[in-house]
Amino acid sequence: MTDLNRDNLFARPLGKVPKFVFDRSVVDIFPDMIQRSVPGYQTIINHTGELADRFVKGNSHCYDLGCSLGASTLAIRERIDARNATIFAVDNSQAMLDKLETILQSQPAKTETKLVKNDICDIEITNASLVVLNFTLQFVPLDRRSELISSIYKGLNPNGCLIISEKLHFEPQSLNQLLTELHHQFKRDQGYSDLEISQKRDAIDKVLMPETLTMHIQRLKDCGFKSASPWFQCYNFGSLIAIK
Ligand code: GEK
Repeated sequence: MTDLNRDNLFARPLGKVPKFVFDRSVVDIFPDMIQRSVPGYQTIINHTGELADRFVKGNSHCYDLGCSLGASTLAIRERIDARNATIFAVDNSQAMLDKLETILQSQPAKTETKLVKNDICDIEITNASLVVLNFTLQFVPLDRRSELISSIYKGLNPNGCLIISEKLHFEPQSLNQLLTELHHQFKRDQGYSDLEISQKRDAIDKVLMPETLTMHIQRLKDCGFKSASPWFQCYNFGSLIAIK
């Protein structure tokens, strides 16, 4: 790891902290940032590959929505490489997709992988056996989430799987406070200072909007999924699967 790849975006006092955006300044430090900020991130990525192995059918489509630098795409590809499936890696950050393109070129694979620059709310999902929303739904405006989950449900084939990984909100407030403090301790243990933690918190306020597990499961059921359950949680981060 060079200094250029280490997340120090919030290390200096910024005065008025600007809202967080996925621009070029984030791309090079992104892997370090997400690994040191999200407890359980690597476990969730590894299990995304495991779930792909179980759910991805030949000649079907997989969607990695909010793909960033393609961690989930690469985990899926590793497990499904002989199935003639197509992966659509979708993000609305051109900076992320430019870097992902160079990463994919350096790791050739049999599975066709198409990069799509678009808002995940504006794409059509078709013939899908797996759809992945790893830490992306949390950035979608609250009033667009049901429409997005419905369109994913519509585009999934029967028995297809949706993975949703998110930062979570908890009730009552005392429980939310405890899990938030444990998360902040995790970040301190990963080398972030109190200043970095508090400025990042300001930057993502109202940009990243977490919901409770109950809200996620209710929405999945309302949209028609026959089953939905968390399969992993560490503090206030977790991952759910939903099956059509
Ligand atoms: C991983 N899944 O490594 N449409 C398209 N892309 C979006 C939208 C949207 N409406 N909103 C946000 N993004 C990855 C990590 S990061 C999570 C995902 C994080 C994109 C945004 O540009 C960014 O690349 C990604 O979603 C969220 O497992 O940084 O906490």
